[in-house]
Amino acid sequence: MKTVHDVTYELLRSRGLTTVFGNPWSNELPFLSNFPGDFRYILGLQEAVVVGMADGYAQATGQPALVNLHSAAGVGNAMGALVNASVAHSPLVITAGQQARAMMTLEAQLTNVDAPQLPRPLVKWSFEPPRPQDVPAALTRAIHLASLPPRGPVFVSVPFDDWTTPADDSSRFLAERSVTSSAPPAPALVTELARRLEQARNPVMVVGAEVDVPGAFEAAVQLAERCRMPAWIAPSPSRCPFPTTHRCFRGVLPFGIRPLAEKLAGHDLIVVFGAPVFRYHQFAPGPYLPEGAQLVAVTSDPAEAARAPMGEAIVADVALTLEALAAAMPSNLNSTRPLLAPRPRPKPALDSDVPLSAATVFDILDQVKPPGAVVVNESTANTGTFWKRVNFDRPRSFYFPAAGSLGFGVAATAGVQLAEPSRPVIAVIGDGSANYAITGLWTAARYHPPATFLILRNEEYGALKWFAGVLGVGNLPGLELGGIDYCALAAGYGVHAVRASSREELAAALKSAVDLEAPELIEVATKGQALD
Ligand SMILES: Cc1ncc(C[n+]2csc(CCOP(=O)(O)OP(=O)(O)O)c2C)c(N)n1
Ligand SMILES: [Mg+2]
Repeated sequence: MKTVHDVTYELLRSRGLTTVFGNPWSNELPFLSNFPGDFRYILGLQEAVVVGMADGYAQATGQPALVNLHSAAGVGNAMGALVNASVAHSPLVITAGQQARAMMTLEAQLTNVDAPQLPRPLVKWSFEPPRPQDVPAALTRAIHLASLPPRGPVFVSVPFDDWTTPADDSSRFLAERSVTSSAPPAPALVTELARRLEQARNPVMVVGAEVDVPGAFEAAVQLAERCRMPAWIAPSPSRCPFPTTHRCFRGVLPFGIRPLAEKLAGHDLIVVFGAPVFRYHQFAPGPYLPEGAQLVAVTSDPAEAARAPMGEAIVADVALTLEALAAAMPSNLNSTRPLLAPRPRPKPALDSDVPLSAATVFDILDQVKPPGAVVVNESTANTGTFWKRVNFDRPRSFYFPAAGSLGFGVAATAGVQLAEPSRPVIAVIGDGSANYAITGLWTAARYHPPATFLILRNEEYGALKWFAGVLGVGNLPGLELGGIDYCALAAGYGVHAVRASSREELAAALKSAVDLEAPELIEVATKGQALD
């Protein structure tokens, strides 16, 4: 007779969910017992690291990732990382161990009281099965729901005595199930949007994270080329959905309402693909659209479509829509619109005084990183400088915490590198940010993803100083760091570390770290202010 444990591992195997990111205690041990040899367990030493790693892994593979947390305490610790995963539409299947059913009512130690309520509203679906025999069906549903658009994290709480319960015979159907979603846009919508793109005087394209997958990425380029229209990345980007080296690329849109509309002034048609409209941050009220502009957004997320404060929206598969639109554009359109000139490049940062400026660090990174390298960025004061100086030309090359919740950097880097063993992964992390998930270095040392962790040590929460200027507030406590030795921390967790001060030292350290078949941390002292 098969148990719930047997059937669950069979169905996880059939879905390719053989990597478990976790941190256990007694409630979780019965799930982990007799852990099969073809599964791997990636231990994170704190749950923010566990979920951050799984988030990076899921985004980089494009597949659901399995997480196992400890009851309420583990879910609580993971919550900040879960905010990122939720905004990133990361398909995380999060499980948490629950007390034995017989002791939940009396609220024994480690009972997760109202477990499904705890991770809401950050998950698409949250559930505790009413019977032990329902666990495999609940997990199957969770896996399918996480993967269906709009993708996102789901949560299942499992009482620990469920695992040894005999499974229902009917659960044998679960592993064979497939649930697919393909929502192409209605042909009439494509024809109409293609006509509007053709007739527009000056159209512009805005792309978001959903476009940063093979297929959609290339189709977006094709559409921009066919229409000879500039392409911007939607504000607060967590991914790089357009090649920054392409002549149509213009940059990242500002994250205030008024500045964004001002940036798009002069365009009569704004087409947005795979982004919310828009993920603003700075409160800078003003008109949502420039004078005379119309906006059409295409997204797979009905909630994103519904909550946009302006424009039209089409809910459909973004890649299929981009492909259909590119194919529908007349080939003679090129002759009627001027060829775009590539965006101007910033002057190389030539300063060599120490500490280096962020601009110099990013120039060196851009020169040294090999083709196909992936960058995980969590250097918050310098994002504008970063986007001007660091370039990407292929999908799944850039990750940033999608909700801005710090702790993503160290953790997601380990997850991305585990998912992409053949691509060099380089993390660019602020000295403040590094501390939110510093124990991720231990996981990197333990499982050996050969990632490079570049810590920008400016000894401050630089972004907060910058934002204080934006808000016009001063005399603030709590913005100065300092006295933290990142090389010593790395050594403590078992990661080899070096300190680089000059341009030459940094370039050499980056080159050798990227070549190394093991994780390495580089600490570089940087100026508090970016050069440009
Ligand atoms: C979980 C969480 N807590 C606090 C913040 C607020 N926050 C935003 S940027 C920032 C500063 C990060 O400093 P650092 O990593 O040193 O980068 P720098 O700004 O100096 O480049 C902080 C604390 C946050 N984004 N997420
Ligand atoms: Mg800092």
